[in-house]
Amino acid sequence: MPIRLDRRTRRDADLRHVDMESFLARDFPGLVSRHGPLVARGIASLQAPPLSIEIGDSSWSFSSDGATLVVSRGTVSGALVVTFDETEFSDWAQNQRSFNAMLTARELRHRGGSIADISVWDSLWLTLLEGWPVVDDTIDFIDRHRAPLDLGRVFTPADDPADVAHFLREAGYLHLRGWLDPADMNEVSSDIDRALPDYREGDGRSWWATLADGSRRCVRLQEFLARSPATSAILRGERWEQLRGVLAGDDLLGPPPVNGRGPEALIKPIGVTVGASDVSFHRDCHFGRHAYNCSNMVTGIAVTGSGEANGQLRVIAGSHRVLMPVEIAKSRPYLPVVAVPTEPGDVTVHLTCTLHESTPPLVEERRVIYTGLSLAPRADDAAGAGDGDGDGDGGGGGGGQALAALRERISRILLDETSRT
Ligand SMILES: O=C(O)CCC(=O)C(=O)O
Ligand SMILES: [Fe+2]
Repeated sequence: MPIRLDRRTRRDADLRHVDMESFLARDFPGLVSRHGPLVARGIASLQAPPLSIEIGDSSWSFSSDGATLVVSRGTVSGALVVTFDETEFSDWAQNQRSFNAMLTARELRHRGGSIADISVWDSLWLTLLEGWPVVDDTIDFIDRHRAPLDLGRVFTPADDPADVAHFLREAGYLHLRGWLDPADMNEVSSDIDRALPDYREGDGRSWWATLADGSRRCVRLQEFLARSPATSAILRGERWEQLRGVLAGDDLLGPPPVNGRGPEALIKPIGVTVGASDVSFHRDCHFGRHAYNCSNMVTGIAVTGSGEANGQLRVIAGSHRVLMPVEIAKSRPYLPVVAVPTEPGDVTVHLTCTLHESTPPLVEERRVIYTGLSLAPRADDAAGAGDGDGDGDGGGGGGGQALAALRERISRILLDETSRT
């Protein structure tokens, strides 16, 4: 069975206020019968403590009975305890916001557990809601003919489109070469230089970082398309259209985004000390709304080359299929970590559900353009809902007002944050 990109199970139209009692009465029994054993397996494998949730004067605890997930009243000893208000719980119970998002926004109230425990429970909760397993001992990587997949494979336009589409779905990422003209990258880079004076700190469409010498540098230029004729020519070109068709495979993609924050130009200077330039392992959907939007694709156009010397993208193969918690990915990943070193004009693709990071440049600056390809809206999706801006951070688009507001707060915090959050 080919793996489908479309993992959407929830719609904005179904959002309602959910309190714990109604969640436990209406939703929990069905979720536990479908996904409880998967959660219990994850608890055992990752040695997760129980999770206690406090809301007002009430509290509940979630733990494993060895076979499935069970809930009891009150807090239990040794638990990770999270305190929610009513709205926070409602958002969390409907995959609108994750622990990760609240933690990054400095809004998560917790005690009794480690940051790793919080990350593990973020994944376990999504396992409960969506059936996405945290561990899977049977996962393998095979090609269309059931031979082992070469995880370092680079695909060109001469490759069979079915193999390209299959690799993306199987491994969660792609490395493409020969699709774009490397000579065009100089022009894209010049467009970045020409666009830079249009961006100011605090303008709401750029990210900035402090370098070792104390200077501030623009590291992310959003709304870049209007300022880059070279990027515009690439994204409107026949080759890009061909690539969209190949990547789509049997899934239906939406039209390219015409507005929103993407495409974004990312500049990766050497020696960033403060600010979000190089990002440690994350999923672009890990702040929430996975079940409303995923999986979309994020394409990175290598303007400069990338590698160990000037920083590169690293992905965790299969992490769109196995919900490895972010903190575990950083410390003891249990799936293959694959570096994707690029030449100018190469394209990388990752799914919004695939764990990825960028390593900091050591000797040379790196530049890359990120733009997204989204699934076609579902028939009854509200107009503007979904993750339509298609930028590298899997941004909010329409829909998910709670998450959109939170993203704004997070981006302000990231401005002051020590690099590699
Ligand atoms: O720097 C990169 O290549 C990745 C950036 C990224 O993952 C993001 O902005 O979400
Ligand atoms: Fe990302």
